[in-house]
Amino acid sequence: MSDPFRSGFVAVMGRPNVGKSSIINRLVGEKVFIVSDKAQTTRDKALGIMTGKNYQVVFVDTPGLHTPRTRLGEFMVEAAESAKEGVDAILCVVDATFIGKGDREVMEQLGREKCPKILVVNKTDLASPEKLMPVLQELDVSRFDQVVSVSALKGNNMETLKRLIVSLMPEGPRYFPEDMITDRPERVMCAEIVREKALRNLKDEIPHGIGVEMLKMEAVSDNMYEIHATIYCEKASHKSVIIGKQGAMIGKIGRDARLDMEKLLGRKVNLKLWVKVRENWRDRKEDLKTLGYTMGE
Ligand SMILES: Nc1nc2c(ncn2[C@@H]2O[C@H](COP(=O)(O)OP(=O)(O)OP(=O)(O)O)[C@@H](O)[C@H]2O)c(=O)[nH]1
Ligand SMILES: [Mg+2]
Repeated sequence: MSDPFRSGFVAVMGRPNVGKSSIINRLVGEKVFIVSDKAQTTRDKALGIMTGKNYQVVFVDTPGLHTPRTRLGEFMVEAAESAKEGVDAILCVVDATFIGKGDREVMEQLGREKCPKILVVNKTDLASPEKLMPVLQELDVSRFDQVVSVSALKGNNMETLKRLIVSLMPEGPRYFPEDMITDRPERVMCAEIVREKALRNLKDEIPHGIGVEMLKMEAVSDNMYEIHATIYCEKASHKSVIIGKQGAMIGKIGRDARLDMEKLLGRKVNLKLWVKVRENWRDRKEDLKTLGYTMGE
């Protein structure tokens, strides 16, 4: 008898910046989601799909759980909370270098869920076993079915995590075509790429106030896309930093983004970016809607 086909949905949750999106990218084997060292990189939930011969695991990436200070923050936390509804398993991710009060609260909250739960201790490449052991011994992991330490960056122990997740999945169908790695349309992925490059190139408070609106994405020939997008920021002073001296910063963001888009789309890209100020857009319903941050109304 051959092994049964296993499939299911797995919510990946935790505090901001612990490595949730990095873990999914590693498991799927492709860069599905944007990643940066700024907290609150992920703003909406989305699917990352890992398919093998005998399994398909559909990961739900989520924004980091935090106390919201803006309407966008409220949307993000709501999106994250709603991700655990009806899933077959939950990964609760913590950062090995720092497990704080917020992480303990998330662990307690997710610990109450009925489905199988794995506590994933990520970034072990940054914490020696001598440092990690006492931290783990102090944690209340009694409500978790398994605890797995990994490094999404280096790939350490990711194969063990993958096998464990697959073993927890019920028998089931292949929900998505085997070559599909996400439910995000290419247009949204391209907007996310621009946001990632802005997050990575900018410092301080500016990244949190950035939003990207796609204006145009058109195949102008067999090997060329024309893509136009606007980067929104919250203050005139931020706009000048994003543009940079003689356009150096926006040029760098555009170049970095174009390379990733060309990889994603398999065609040349002519990318044009604009920068606009929209004060307090993160608290304005209409602006949030324009940028795609709305729950089913
Ligand atoms: N050293 C190290 N860095 C990691 C590891 N995993 C992720 N990172 C880094 O941690 C930062 C945050 O990673 P993300 O994957 O964006 O984290 P996230 O939990 O999705 O963050 P939000 O979307 O903001 O909630 C990035 O700079 C990653 O490169 C790891 O295993 N080791
Ligand atoms: Mg993320």
